[in-house]
Amino acid sequence: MESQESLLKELSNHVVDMDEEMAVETAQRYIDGHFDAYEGIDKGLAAGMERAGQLYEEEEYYIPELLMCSDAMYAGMDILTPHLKADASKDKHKVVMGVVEGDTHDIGKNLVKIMLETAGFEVVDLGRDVPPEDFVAKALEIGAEIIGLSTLMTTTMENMERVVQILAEKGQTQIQVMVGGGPISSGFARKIGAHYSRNASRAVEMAKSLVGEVVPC
Ligand code: B12
Repeated sequence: MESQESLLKELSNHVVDMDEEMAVETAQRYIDGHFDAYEGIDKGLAAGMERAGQLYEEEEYYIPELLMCSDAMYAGMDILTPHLKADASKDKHKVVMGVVEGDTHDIGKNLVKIMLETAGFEVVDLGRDVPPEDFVAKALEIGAEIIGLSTLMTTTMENMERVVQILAEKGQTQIQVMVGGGPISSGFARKIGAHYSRNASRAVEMAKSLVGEVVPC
């Protein structure tokens, strides 16, 4: 039988190789092998997408390649996602999530959303290019405990700070703000009064600690 490790490597490689068909086939073999779907997304498909992003930085890949990589990633996710063991607890903690105004990069946000949902959070996804006021309005409307903000561009980082400011103006300081994306650092998060996580799995740990759930070491 194939090992989980070799299948994870294959999943990652199919994303980098822009091979949608093989991503689907390998994802199916991964499920047939009864391996954990969450790890398949996190350590297989998402890891491949991160490598693809690096190749873009190194000017080996250009935008069309990147889009084909994300097609392969999403095709694999279509197979794995139905097998995620969603936490079935009734009183779910609510998160409002989206990409800030001016930015349309949403691959990372979509990954974080799926991981949070699998961990038992109810996530309301506002999509991309979302005005700061909309995050706050939706969070107040549904009683969210967390607002998750994503951006991949330096030019739009200030819209994250704007969300924190609007919350403060409304006296809603109990709503926690989580930020992430390429240009974001823990220093930036601290400066604006938010919490930072580097990737989707850490985002889950962070969200759990913010709502007071114990995170295993
Ligand atoms: C794919 C990509 C695109 C795709 C986006 C497709 C899509 N639907 O998302 C396309 C081709 C459309 C695109 C367009 C553009 N892009 Co682009 N793009 C990228 C690229 C190569 C990869 C991004 C990616 O998807 N990575 C993979 C995912 C899985 O990683 P991630 O997003 O970082 O997410 C992880 C973590 O950051 C974290 N995370 C993410 N969000 C959140 C949120 C929370 C709350 C938490 C806790 C964690 C978290 O968890 C995720 C999973 O582990 C990056 C370069 C790079 N290496 O990042 C450039 C990059 C982001 N793009 C860039 C630019 C400039 C653009 C364009 C303006 C280009 C143009 N001239 O038109 C446009 C944007 C237009 C706009 N206004 O939005 C620049 C930004 C420069 C800057 N510093 O501001 C980059 C850095 C490339 C570069 N070096 O120039 N792009």
